[in-house]
Amino acid sequence: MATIDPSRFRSTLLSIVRYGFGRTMEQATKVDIFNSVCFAVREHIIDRKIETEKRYADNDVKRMHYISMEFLTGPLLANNLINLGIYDECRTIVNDIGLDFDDLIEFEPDPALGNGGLGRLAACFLDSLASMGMPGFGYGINYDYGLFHQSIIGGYQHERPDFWYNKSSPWLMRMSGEKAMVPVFGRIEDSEDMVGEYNPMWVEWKLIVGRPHDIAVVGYGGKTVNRLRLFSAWASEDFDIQIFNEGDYYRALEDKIRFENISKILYPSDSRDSGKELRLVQEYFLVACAVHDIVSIYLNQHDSFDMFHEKVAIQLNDTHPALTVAELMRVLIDLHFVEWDDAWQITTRTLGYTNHTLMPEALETWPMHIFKKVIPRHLQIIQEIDRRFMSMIKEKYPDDPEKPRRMSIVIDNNGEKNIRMAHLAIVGSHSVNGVAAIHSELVKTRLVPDFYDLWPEKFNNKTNGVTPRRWILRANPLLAQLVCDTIGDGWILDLGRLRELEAHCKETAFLERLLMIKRKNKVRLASIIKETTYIEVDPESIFDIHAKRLHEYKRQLLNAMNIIHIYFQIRDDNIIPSVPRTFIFGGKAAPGYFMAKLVIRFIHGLAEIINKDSKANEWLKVVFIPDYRVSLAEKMIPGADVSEQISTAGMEASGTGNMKFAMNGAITIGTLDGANIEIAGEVGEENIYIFGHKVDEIESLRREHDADRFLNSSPALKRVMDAVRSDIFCPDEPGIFKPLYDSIVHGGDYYCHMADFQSYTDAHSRLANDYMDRHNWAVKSLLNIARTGKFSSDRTIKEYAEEIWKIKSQI
Ligand code: AZC
Repeated sequence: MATIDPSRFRSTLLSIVRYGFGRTMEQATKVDIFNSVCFAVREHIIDRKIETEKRYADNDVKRMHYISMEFLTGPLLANNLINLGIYDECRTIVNDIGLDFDDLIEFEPDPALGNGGLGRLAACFLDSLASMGMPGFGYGINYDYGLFHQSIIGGYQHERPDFWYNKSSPWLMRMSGEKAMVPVFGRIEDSEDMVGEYNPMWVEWKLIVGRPHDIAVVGYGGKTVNRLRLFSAWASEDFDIQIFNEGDYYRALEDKIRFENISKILYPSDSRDSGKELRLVQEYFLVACAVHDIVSIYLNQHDSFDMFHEKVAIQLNDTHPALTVAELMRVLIDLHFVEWDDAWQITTRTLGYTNHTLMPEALETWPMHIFKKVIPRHLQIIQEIDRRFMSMIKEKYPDDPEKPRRMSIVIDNNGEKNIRMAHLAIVGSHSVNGVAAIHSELVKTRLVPDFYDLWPEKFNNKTNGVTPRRWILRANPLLAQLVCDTIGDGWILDLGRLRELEAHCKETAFLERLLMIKRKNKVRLASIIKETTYIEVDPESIFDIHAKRLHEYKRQLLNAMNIIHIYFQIRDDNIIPSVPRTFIFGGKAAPGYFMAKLVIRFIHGLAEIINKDSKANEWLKVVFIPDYRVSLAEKMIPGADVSEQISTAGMEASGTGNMKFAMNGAITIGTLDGANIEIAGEVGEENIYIFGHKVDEIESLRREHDADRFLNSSPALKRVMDAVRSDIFCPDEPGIFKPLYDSIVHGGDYYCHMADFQSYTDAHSRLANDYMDRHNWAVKSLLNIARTGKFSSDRTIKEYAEEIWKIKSQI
């Protein structure tokens, strides 16, 4: 671990404020101070970064490159200090100067370069790679605008732009001189045989320049510092010089701006943006910049491509970077004159593809005409890949004439041709993995069974994980301290060791301390709730938290239905609950997702009525905390007694929030979906509340759906649904919640709210009863902490490293 020399740190800090920002300490703004502290910390990081790079180069190590459209890092200062081992020292020094360290930490904006699970997973992976000393790097886009800020006005979500770094962040290091030149647009000049050989026929393309910016990724212990390289798009300098010369200054500038817009915004949807040309250009831009960089690094040390797959692994984070298949082929064939068959070997041996969702609407397909316009050469390569693949399929399955249609990369949909990105990724990779055991099974059996039949050896599972450095050490310092006091600090790099805590599950004093920590975290959360929503909540009540993107399959609406059920029990049935409950929500809805936004409005409708009802509000409160993001998650998760993981079975690929809550001692109420199944397997069925229908039952449920039967057989459900339809929760805007009612009662209830209602409310009552036995609850909580070591992303990364990437720790 590093140490810092206080006087040197202090003088560096003062001189950055003065010579970097031109101010004295008295004049300096908070931004100046924050940036200066980060710059002073950077000194400690950069030496290690340079040393790490040298170590990798000297040993000519195999490197893994993780290409992802999203990296949801969250604030970096605190984590960097923790991983460097200088958090406490730095805190003292900064406070001694008369600054407020904790305030500075809170001041840091969230780099919100991701939507949710997929982007946050990528960030956890980078932390694990560096912490385990592995040569693994991230490639992404340096979006000017990250995920929108959410505010709530009159119960409705409003979006505001997130200009997160305001053109400069102390963590972003512009790496001048390492730019990538990316050809785009243009056309293919007709020629007899254009594929398989050097192809000079892509003409009239334009160039986008990719400028790299590095964010250092500090591993725990500070020995390894890797990098996340983010590219910004620029128009090349001689951009349309001809148009300028022709005197059309405005048109030339317009085009320049159009190009520079490529890295402007993160698309704010967590599922689908296909069809939008700019999104395809973004995906291509990222892939082309990354491949350029990866190939240059390789060629620095090698003069042929013979060793490529032994020195380079590339992981595709979902299909967004699937164009890597075509781009690597193009670079090998067109720029380095490698033969098609050799290039294909190299490509498929290098690439691995991770699938993160089964939802049909999230599976990217692109109209071929957009490809033709944006990347005509890549289209040509993809068509050739497909042609060869199809002839192999026809030869292998002569008796199944439907196979080619089911498996082709290019598909003809009523005259319009589309490119299926998942098929491209599978054909072009040697490994295809899902992100939890059940999900990986469903990928094989339901999503792409033909591919599994063809290449069973390609398919594997890598259950997700989360980094304990951020999600315990940073987010829950009190718990981390208790654990260190009890079993030492070995768990930080070996989370399985939390099992040693089990030995203390009968010690009252230990359990008391655990309960006290939870209480303190709840008090902290209560004050955030007060500040952000003006709602007063009672830390003695159960804090039941549902925090994640708003999506129908995640069923925030089912949660709301249970709240209404409890409310009516108190108000109309005079049933006094066993314990007061606070239902807390957080999450953003995609701006164009009407139903998800309506659910947000609905939750606010419940809050408005219930929190004001004096008969109920002693027992029941509803809160929606706006602008859910990594830094807020760090405060919500440790304050949870109960974690809501209630997706319709078969729809949540894995989930990672579920892991964070459990390792912070919350008890899960959840369906047998995604990683919940594995969490249940680890913690034991008495320490989790499982309810609802299973994956295999969902299809027949949907087929045989009969709303009236549900309503007639359950007065409780009927009462709740009548309330959804009525204006009880929207007295000033009558009728607004009707679409919620209609989707459930008349729309086939695709997400099975009605079918799971009874078992969900039952599970909630069991849970509330159990909560009253404080001792027993503390045991459950402890066992959740002790038994969730499997869900460290270190374990996940170790599996990827050994089974897919073949990379090794260098420490
Ligand atoms: C998410 C999955 O929905 C979630 O279940 C999983 O835990 C996470 O990836 C990480 O694997 N998917 C996404 O965020 N987005 C897409 C396009 O799948």
